[in-house]
Amino acid sequence: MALAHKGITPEYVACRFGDKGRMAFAGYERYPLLVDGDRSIGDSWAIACYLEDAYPDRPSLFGGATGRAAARFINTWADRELQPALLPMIVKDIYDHLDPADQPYFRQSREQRFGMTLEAMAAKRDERKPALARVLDLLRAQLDGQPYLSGTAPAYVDYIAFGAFQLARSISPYRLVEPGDALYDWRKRLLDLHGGLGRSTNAYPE
Ligand SMILES: N[C@@H](CCC(=O)N[C@@H](CS)C(=O)NCC(=O)O)C(=O)O
Repeated sequence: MALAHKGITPEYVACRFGDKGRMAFAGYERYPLLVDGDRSIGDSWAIACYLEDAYPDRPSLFGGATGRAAARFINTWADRELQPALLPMIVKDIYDHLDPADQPYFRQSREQRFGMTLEAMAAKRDERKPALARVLDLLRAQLDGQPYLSGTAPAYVDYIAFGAFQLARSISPYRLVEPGDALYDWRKRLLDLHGGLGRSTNAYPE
């Protein structure tokens, strides 16, 4: 979404967990990785900052230095609150959609990280709903009186949150938002953006 915002159409290289050796040249072991000419940049936030600085004449992702600082706070919040509230609820669904060759690594690493089996995490989904609801409520409050988290027009803060929704939507039948919810309408707006880019991936029904 950040690349599309900047008017850049990348060549996508789909990689499995087991393909991480292909990123060794970049000295980075997580997805996503952006390669632009002889530059390689790992980590979504670093990628967003790179795009903003390398392509200053294209539409801005942050709306200036103050906006960048505020977006950084939201990015940290998403990493520390939104993702941890959401991921345990859908981690078994991620596993179910992986290439079988990646499943043993994913199971081992995620069960170690969360301290329980994937099945136990799936069984606790309903228990975790209130914590996720509190987090989603913060996003909902931000949409009071404005169509986008970034205000009147979409920008990087929207893409931070949209990424979490998009992950969930692409691998889990679990519905995070229902029609009638401001977050549902916001997600629809994000799915319509950039020529419907968000709809170009496989996903469960909205
Ligand atoms: N803060 C980073 C997080 C990157 C990240 O953790 N990516 C995961 C995606 S599942 C990954 O590549 N994990 C590799 C692994 O677990 O081996 C970002 O937003 O880019």
